[in-house]
Amino acid sequence: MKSYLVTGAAGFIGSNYLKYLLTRYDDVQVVALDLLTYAGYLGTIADDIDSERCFFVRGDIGDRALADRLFAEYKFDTVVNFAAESHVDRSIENPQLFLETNILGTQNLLDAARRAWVTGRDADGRPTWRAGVRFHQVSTDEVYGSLGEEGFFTEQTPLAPHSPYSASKASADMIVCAYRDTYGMPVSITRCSNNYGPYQFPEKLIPLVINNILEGKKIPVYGRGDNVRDWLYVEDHCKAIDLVVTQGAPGCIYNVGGHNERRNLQIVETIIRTVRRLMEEEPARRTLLKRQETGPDGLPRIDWIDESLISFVKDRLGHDLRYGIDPTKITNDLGWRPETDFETGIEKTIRWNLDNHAWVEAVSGTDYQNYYEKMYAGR
Ligand code: NAD
Ligand code: TDX
Repeated sequence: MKSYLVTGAAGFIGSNYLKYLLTRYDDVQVVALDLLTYAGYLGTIADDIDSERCFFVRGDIGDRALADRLFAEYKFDTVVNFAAESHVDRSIENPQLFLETNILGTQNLLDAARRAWVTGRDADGRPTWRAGVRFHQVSTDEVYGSLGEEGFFTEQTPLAPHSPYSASKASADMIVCAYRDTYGMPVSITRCSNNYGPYQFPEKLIPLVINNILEGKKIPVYGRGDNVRDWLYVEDHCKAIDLVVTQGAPGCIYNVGGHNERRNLQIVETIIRTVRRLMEEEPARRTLLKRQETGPDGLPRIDWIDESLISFVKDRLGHDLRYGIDPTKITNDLGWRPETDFETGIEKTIRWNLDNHAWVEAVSGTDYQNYYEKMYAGR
């Protein structure tokens, strides 16, 4: 039985990974550690928690006593660290929280792992490690900064983050590498492009657009919508992490992405078109719309779901122009390839958001409404 600590497991990617892990392997035991900040929702993983294979602990990755207690009690051999403050816009408003969680929280977990996993010293004084242990850090392509019109990020691209969020993630990566280089700790890092799929918090572009259409609100597009992101369906990311954790060499770093680059405006237009088509094909879905004026056919109208909803707003400060991943290394070394193309993935994601509107409503309560008003007011 392998014993995993999965942090941030009640968030978007962490919850998808937890479900993937429990479905894929019978012989794993998992502690899901999550502080349940605004971005974590226990309901997302409630059905996955049981008394045998998956235990939930509410707590902070920066809490030393808690981390030591969990390592002692569950004898983890694998840590997968998803826990983070993850939203770039929020990092511009409150950088300190990002540094505390993303850098110091990661360092605290690394130290707890070191205390639990070091078995002694070799003749040269170097730490010796329990066999088969691994600390995996979930990182982002944003650590590389921004690309121009051409080229892709490889693992050799120098780190050049711009936002407080990406600077905190780059710092965490460097600390992880420092533990590898100084103590010989068996670590790995994946740097992934933008994820999308089920259970993504509605502050992020794709669920925000879907939700705003249902709410009958304008869709805020930063600048002219020319920025490019490289989109990856979340399940493909989970599979890549699993491969790296179980088969990647200790110390390795892998970029994860699938050449699905799109301009933001393209994304928004695709979502508008798809939501409208799904409402045409399945009129019962129109009950989700806040705007309920009926048309001549007696059904709620949907002719307003078009590009007129788009509102070009003030740009994000320091907005990175383009991200694009070169996934050659993970494909060659581990045989990973994305399985979901963007057209399939975006329709699945939109359907998921429509089918699970109760989940969206549960996570976007008053706190989110207040955040939205503040973040977008006067933009
Ligand atoms: P998310 O914001 O949806 O989830 C983060 C989770 O971490 C939440 O459940 C939150 O409650 C928890 N958390 C926050 N602070 C904590 C703390 N101090 N202690 C314990 N738990 C805490 O984020 P996400 O989109 O799922 O991202 C997960 C990881 O993947 C992050 O490290 C992020 O940097 C990275 N990443 C995200 C993307 C993306 O597109 N979303 C892409 C590449 C990498
Ligand atoms: O209202 C919006 N309007 C808009 O134009 C929002 C929320 C975003 N955008 C733009 C900004 C970005 O160019 O859309 C693009 C995507 O924005 P986000 O969904 O906020 O993602 P991004 O900033 O690219 O970062 C995401 O991918 C990398 C995750 O939030 C990070 O955690 C991850 O590391």
